[in-house]
Amino acid sequence: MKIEIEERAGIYKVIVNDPLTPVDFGFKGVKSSKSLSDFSLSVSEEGDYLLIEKPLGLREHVFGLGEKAVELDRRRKRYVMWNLDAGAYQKFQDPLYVNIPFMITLLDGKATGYFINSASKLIFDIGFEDYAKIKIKVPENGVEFYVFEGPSIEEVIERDVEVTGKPFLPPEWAFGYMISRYSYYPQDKIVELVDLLQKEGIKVTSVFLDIDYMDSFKLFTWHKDRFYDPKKFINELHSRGVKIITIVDHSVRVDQNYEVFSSGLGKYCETDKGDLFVGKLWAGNCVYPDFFREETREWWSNLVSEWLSQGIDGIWLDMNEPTDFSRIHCINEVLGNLPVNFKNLTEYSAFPDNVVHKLRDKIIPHPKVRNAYPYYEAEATFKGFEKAGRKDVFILSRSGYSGIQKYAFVWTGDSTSSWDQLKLQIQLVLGLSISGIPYVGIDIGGFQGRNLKEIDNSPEMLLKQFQISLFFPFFRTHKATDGIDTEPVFLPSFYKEKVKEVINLRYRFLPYLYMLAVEAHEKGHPIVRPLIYEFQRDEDTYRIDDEYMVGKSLLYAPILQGEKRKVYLPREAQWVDFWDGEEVRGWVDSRHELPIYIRRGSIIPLSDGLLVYGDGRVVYNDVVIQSESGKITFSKSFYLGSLLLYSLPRKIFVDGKEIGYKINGKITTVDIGSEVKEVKVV
Ligand code: MIG
Repeated sequence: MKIEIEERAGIYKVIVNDPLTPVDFGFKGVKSSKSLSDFSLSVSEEGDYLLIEKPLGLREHVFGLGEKAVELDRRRKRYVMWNLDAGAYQKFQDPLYVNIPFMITLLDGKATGYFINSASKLIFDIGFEDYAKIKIKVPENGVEFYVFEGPSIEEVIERDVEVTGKPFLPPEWAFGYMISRYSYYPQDKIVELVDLLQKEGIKVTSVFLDIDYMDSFKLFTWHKDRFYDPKKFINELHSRGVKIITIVDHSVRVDQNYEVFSSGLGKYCETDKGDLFVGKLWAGNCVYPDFFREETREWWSNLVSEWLSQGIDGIWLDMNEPTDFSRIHCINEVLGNLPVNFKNLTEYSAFPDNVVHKLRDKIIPHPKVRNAYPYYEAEATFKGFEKAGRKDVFILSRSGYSGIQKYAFVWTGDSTSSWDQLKLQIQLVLGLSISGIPYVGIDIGGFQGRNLKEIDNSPEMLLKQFQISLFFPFFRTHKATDGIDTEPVFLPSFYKEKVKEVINLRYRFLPYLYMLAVEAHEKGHPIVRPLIYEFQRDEDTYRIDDEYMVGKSLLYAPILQGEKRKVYLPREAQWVDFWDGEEVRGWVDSRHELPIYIRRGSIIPLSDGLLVYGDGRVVYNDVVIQSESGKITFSKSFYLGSLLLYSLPRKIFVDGKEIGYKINGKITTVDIGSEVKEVKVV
C-alpha cells in the first residue's frame, strides 16, 4: 500500500494507492512529514475494499455526514453514502438524497474534520459495529481523503470549503417566501394565485413550476394548452416582481422528433457494452446526460442558457440522485399482481450497475462515482446561467455531493407532514449546514399528500412547519398533487394571521439573513447552525438539535408542540429575549410564541433598522458598523430607519444632535430615518 500526505495551512491530503477521484478539487500542498498515526488514523487493505479506522472516545462527538435522518450527534449508527430517491422517508432511514462524506469529530473541545473524496458507496460506522471505533469502508483499491485541523468547528468547515469550494452568492430574492406545488397550471391561475397572496399582504418572491408545465415531460418545452403564451405569463409575473423557477429533470425523452434528444446523441450515459442506456422516467423511455463528461456539460449549459433567455429566473433540479424507474417498472411488471408488498423498492430507483460514465476520458462504472452525478449536473446548470449573462443565479437541487454548495441550494425532499418529522426536519437542515452546505430548507407543509396515516393536514401543523422554518435559508411551501393547499391565504383566519406573522418576521430579518449569506459565500460558514457550532465547549449543547443559531447573534427555539417549551441558552454568552428585552440564561421556559433570543455583542440589520445589544462589529453592505461603549459608528454614512436597543439610555445623540426615543419595557426604539455616521448612547 502506497500512502502520501500533502499539507497546506491545516489541511492534510492523504493519497492511498492510485485513487479515482470523482471530483478533482485541485488542492495542492507540500509533502508532509506527518504520518497517519499523527492523526490516530490507520488504513488497511481488506480484499476488495479499504478500511480507514480511528478510535472513538467515550466523550467524543461526531457531526456532519450531510443529510442523515438522525440526531445531530451521529454516534452509534452505520451510514451508507448512496444517493437515493427516498420519497416518504421516515426518521432513521438511511441513506437519503444528498450524501456528503465529510464528518467532524469533537474530543475534549477540539474539532477535527475528515472528508473522503469518493462518490462510491462508502460506509461510515460510528461506534456501532465496534464500540470504540469509527470505521470507514471504501469499496475501492485507492482513495483520496482529507484531514482538517480545527480546533474550532468553524475552522474545520472553513478548511473543508477551502478544498471543496466556497458557496455561491445567491440573489436576495432567493431568501424570500417562495411558492410551489406539484403542479401549478394553467398560467392564468398562477397569476391569479399570486394576486390573491399579494392582495392579502403576503409577499411572494418566486413561483416554482413543477413537471406538468412541460409538453409530454420533454425538458425545455412548454405544455401548449396550460401555458398557451409563456412570454405573456413571464411578463405578468415579472411585472408583479415575482421570479419564475422551472423544474428541469435529467431525463431526456427518447423521441426522434425532439430536438433536445437528437442534439445530445453521443453525450448520454451508456451501458458497459457501449450502447445507449435507455431507462424510464416521467416521459416514458428516457436517456440521461452523462454529466461526468465535459462536452455533455457544455451542451447542457447551452440548453439551460437558451431556456433562461426567455426570462426564466431559476432552475430546480429534481430526480438527480440520479434516479431511473426502469428496474422498478420491471419488478412491478413481474410481481405487481402478487398479493404482497415489496418494501424498499427505493434501492432499485438507482441506475443499474452496468451503466458507465466517461470521466476524464476513462470509462467508469456508475457505482464508483454515482454520488457525484448531481454535482456535475449542477455545475453544468450553473454554467448555463453564466452563459446567459446572469448575475443572479438560482439553482435548487434535490441531490448532491460535497461541493454542491458552489452551485445550488438543496432541500430535504419528499418529507411528511407529521408530528414526528417536525424535529427531524430541523435535524436534517442542521446536519447539512454543519457539513458545509449552507443553503438549505424544507418543503414547508411537508411534501406527502394523503398517502400515509401519520400525515396531519391540520392548520396547526402547517403553522408549526412555517414556524420551524422561520430562519431556514430556503423558505418555500410545496406539496404533492394529492395534498392540501399550503399557501397561507387558504388557511382559516386565525392561522392565516399567525402564518403572516412568521412570513413578515422573516422579511424583517431578511437583511440579517443576507448578511449571513455573504458570510457563507466569503468564508463558508453556515447560516443556520447547531448550538454546538458556536459553543463547542458547552457539554449541554451536544444533544440540542431542536434549537438553532442564526449566525452567531440569534438563537431560535421553535415550539414543536403546544404553547411552551424548555429552551437552553448557553451559559457562556449573555442573552435577551428578543420580544421584551428580559435577560435570560441557562435552562429557561419560553415566554413567547416565537422564542427568539439575542446574544450580547450583536448588531443585526433588520428591514426597518438596526438591532444593537452590547458591543460588536459587523460588515453590512460594505459598511463597517461598530458598537463600543455607548457609541455606534458607521464607516460610511448609512441610512438608518430606526434603532432598536436592548438598554435603557438617558440620552441619545445622532451625529451630535440629541434625539427623542421610546421605551417599551426594556427595549428602546429610536426613529431616525436618515443617513447617519454616529449614534451616541449615554
Ligand atoms: O415525486 O416533480 O421531490 O418536490 O414535486 C415525484 C414532482 C417527483 C419529487 C420532488 C418533488 C416534486 C416531484 N418529484
